Amino acid sequence: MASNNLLVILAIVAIVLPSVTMATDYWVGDSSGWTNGYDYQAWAKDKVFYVGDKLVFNYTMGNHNVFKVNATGFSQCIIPPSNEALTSGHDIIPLMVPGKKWYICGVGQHCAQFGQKLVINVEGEAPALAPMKNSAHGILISRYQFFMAAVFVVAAMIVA
Ligand SMILES: [Cu+2]
Repeated sequence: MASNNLLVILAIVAIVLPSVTMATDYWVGDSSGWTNGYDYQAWAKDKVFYVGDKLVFNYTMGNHNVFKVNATGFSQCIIPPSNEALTSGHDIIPLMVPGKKWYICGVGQHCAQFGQKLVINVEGEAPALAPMKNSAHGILISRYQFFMAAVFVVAAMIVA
């Protein structure tokens, strides 16, 4: 029966889709990127980060870099060994583990004097009804709406 097949496919989609579509890529500092004199705490404060999301640090290679540090390194701008730096100018950091994450720039006094530092809190499981902000497009939709829309698109393709 065609309708039985449809139900099976929808069930598979319902299980598989959330894990592949719910992640958000956050461009740190939005269009300003990773730079001096930007308020990254203001940028982060209205965002909810989940495991599976990614941080993207954009900057001109050589002008800045990115170090992951701990709370002390963050507050005191302690620069780790240079071989721990991310330096590509388009550094993508997947958020794998819940909890607080701290990032600083290790160039010159960018952290200590120019506030080039970011602290975020990463949540564990994304609740189905949590708002999802797609920073690339500035569209605010709920994860559940997004999921249901995707289900209907798939269903429409199968029925057509
Ligand atoms: Cu810098």
